[in-house]
Amino acid sequence: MPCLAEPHTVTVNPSADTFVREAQPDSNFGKAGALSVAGPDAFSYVLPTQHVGRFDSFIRFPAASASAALDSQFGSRRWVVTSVVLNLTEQTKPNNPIFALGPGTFEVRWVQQDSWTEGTGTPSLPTTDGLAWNGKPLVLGADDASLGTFANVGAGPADNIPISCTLGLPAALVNDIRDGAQLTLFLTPASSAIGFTFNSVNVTGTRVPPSISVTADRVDGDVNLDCKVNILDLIFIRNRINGDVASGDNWQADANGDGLINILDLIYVRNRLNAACTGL
Ligand SMILES: [Ca+2]
Ligand SMILES: [Ca+2]
Ligand SMILES: [Ca+2]
Repeated sequence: MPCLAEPHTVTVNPSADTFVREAQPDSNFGKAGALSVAGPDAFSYVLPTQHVGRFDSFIRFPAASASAALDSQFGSRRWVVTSVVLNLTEQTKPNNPIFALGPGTFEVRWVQQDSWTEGTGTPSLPTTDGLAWNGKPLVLGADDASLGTFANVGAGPADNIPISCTLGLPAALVNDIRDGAQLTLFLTPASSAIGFTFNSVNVTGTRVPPSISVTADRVDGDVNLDCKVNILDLIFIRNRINGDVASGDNWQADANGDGLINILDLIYVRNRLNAACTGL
């Protein structure tokens, strides 16, 4: 009977986050308790006849804590990312007039450049010691990848509304998690009137900071790590028969974990053919 693992989910909070604002293009707000995405037609919540201008937000996650936990659960690198969910908490009563409220859509992008500074500014005391609107061209790049478009609620009376975004899984995102790298997400308006203000990592008390929930799985015998056990796994082993398990990705071919790559690994996989990760 094949030994199937159960999917395992780990949750990671940001190491840094900040919004940037077109109307204050050199100002940083990295220690604000809120992040925001606002389109050009968004209105202030406190001053509902006033436009606030465009806002974007950047969030950086230390994926090392996720990869370490998954290594511990499944064995070093023997796991496959099957889901990444970005969890946000919408504020529908933001008390600073620079923040907007209104329903709409926003895009989440994976950003290759992780070297940006959170800064120490706030809405009442902006600074110039971190990322600002005018610094965006230094962070965004042609290799960035869309992870999907999502909707906020943008209306009361309920406050602290959970917004869950199930992100696309391009290789760039999966590799950041697998490698335990820094992971930067960029949130930008996809509709002109969206006013989406949500908790940052700098919230205090019982308020909920942003997080990503990474779910991974593995199935015994899946040596090429695609969540399925099939002929491709047998070919993967055949191509490395008698190879040094310490060389490159050869370790993956040692399906039975005895330190050798041989016929026993082929038999091990053959006995588990057609197994797949949960949900596939
Ligand atoms: Ca922050
Ligand atoms: Ca496989
Ligand atoms: Ca072996």
